[in-house]
Amino acid sequence: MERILVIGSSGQIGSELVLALRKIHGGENVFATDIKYPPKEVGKTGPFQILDVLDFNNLLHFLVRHKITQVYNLAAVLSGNAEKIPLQAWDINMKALMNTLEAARQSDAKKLFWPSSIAIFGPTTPMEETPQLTVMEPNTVYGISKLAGERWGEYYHNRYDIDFRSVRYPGLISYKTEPGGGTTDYAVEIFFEAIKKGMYECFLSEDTGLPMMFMDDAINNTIKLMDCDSSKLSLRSGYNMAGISFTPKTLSEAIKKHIPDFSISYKPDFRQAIADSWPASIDESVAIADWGLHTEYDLDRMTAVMLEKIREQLEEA
Ligand code: AKB
Repeated sequence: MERILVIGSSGQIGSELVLALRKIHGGENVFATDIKYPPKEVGKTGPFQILDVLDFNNLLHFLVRHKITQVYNLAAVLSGNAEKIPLQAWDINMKALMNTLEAARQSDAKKLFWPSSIAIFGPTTPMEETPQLTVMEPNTVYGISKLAGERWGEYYHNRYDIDFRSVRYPGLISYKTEPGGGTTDYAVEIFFEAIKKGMYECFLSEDTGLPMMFMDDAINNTIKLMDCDSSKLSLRSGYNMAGISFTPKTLSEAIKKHIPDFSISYKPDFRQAIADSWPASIDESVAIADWGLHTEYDLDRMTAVMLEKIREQLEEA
């Protein structure tokens, strides 16, 4: 029986991942932790505790006391926010990972999921159908920390036999908990603004293509990777994960099919340079071959679900 710790359970990915894991493993076996309180559903369906992953002794103590076997560490400062506080973001992102790797080594929590990102690629990377293994020269703090993190994960796997697994998430789109401080956040904000105001001012230019994924697909595939037989995994860095590639303009056109009067304007800010350094589309063939990566949502399906669920949510509030 698995005993699972989710670090960062109040965030965009964590709040949905905890609920999905609890359905599979039972509420009492999935421990949610964060430095801030979680959405109601996370608090109601199983244990939650305030835990700072930067405090190594507390983390190790938690793993041992609760006999944890698997950890999902989702704590991170995202790309946009990281550029505002470069040294602090580097410290937080790296320490959060290194503490988890080291705590895994010193306990029975040998299986570890840690999210990498398309941010590991940089301006010298081929921008279309970016291969799994290619030039990686990220020029953002967040990207540098993700690339270093992949290297450390693989190192701990090779040297200490830690069962490290990771995917390079594209921008993630969800209606339950909003992301905070990322470059791909526009693709979530746009839905809320479309419903509330019928208009959106985008901080990226209209033709900025980026890979994105609906949260249900991201969660299902994350769990699929973690459940996969270890012998099938040909790599222990991060697997490319493509999702759907679109620009702000194509997304606005998909929204207009539901809200014909919706209007979008463009005022690129500092995040434009970050987006310009990332791929527009990704080759995910290695993940498909190794562990069966599979997505269900295309742009139109995702748009319809986002608009429907956000409307329901706003009506209930
Ligand atoms: C961000 O925009 O920083 C993240 C990411 C692509 O990792 N969503």
